[in-house]
Amino acid sequence: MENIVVARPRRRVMLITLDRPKALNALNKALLGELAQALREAEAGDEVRCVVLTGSQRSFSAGADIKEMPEGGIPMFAEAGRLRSWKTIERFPKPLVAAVNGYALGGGCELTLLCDIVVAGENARFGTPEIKIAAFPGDGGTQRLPRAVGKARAMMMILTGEPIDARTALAWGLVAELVPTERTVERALDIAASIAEYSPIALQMPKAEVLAAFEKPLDESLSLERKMLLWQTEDHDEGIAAFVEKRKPEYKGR
Ligand code: CO8
Repeated sequence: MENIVVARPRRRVMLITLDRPKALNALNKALLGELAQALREAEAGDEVRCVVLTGSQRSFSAGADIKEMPEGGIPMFAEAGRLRSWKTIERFPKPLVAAVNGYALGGGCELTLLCDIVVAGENARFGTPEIKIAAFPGDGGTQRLPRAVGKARAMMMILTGEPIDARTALAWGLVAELVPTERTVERALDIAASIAEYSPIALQMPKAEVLAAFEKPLDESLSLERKMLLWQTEDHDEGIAAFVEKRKPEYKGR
């Protein structure tokens, strides 16, 4: 992997660091492909129960690689391999925590919208500047941003292209927690490590249900929630037994 670094700093936690510093972690096709590949590896088996995604202190990601654009113009964004990579990130079933410092622009901002929990450093800047190059947030941003911050704020961001600072992103609900810039990754890893102690199957159910709230009509997502109530798991039995016996549960993901 040339554009990302994969590490396992905590039990059952994978840390993926975007690593194209010269391009402020712009998401070229190669980087997106490597990110998707790392997530496929994290998805398989029970070795990894939570993933943290980060960039550098200066830039989480400055978005799609503008220098790749002249090759194919806007249709390049619909290239099958690129869309497959985004789909893999979108459908990653395990919890995904973002540790965002510096720029999260364009596709970088859209990437944070696919993360389940976003921890941001005080220097973080979120924005959709695509309009400045006569494009638009076409990697899910036109749909996910208004669902995340509401129509008025999304329109402000998308039509002006002006970024918002970390405090505003916290107030608007793009970010769950704001921390000093040098603490962002550690805090995200702490959150991931505590999540990774829980039952992997129990984590995937509410993740799917919460996402359904943004993707499906209410009656459909409520029936999905009810269907999941019928899903008896060994982990749930273990959780109850451990509570009664006053011990730490040992979850198997079954
Ligand atoms: N792609 C490629 N290279 C980039 C990108 C990028 N998105 N952003 C920065 N870089 C490069 C710069 O070109 C520069 O390289 P070099 O040193 O070789 O000149 C290096 O990173 C450092 O950048 P700057 O010198 O510009 O650093 P500054 O601190 O002065 O500025 C900014 C940082 C504000 C982030 C500035 O670089 C910038 O505005 N970047 C572009 C951000 C942007 O527009 N992102 C959105 C891209 S489009 C997108 O994400 C979604 C497209 C989906 C479209 C769907 C169809 C319509």
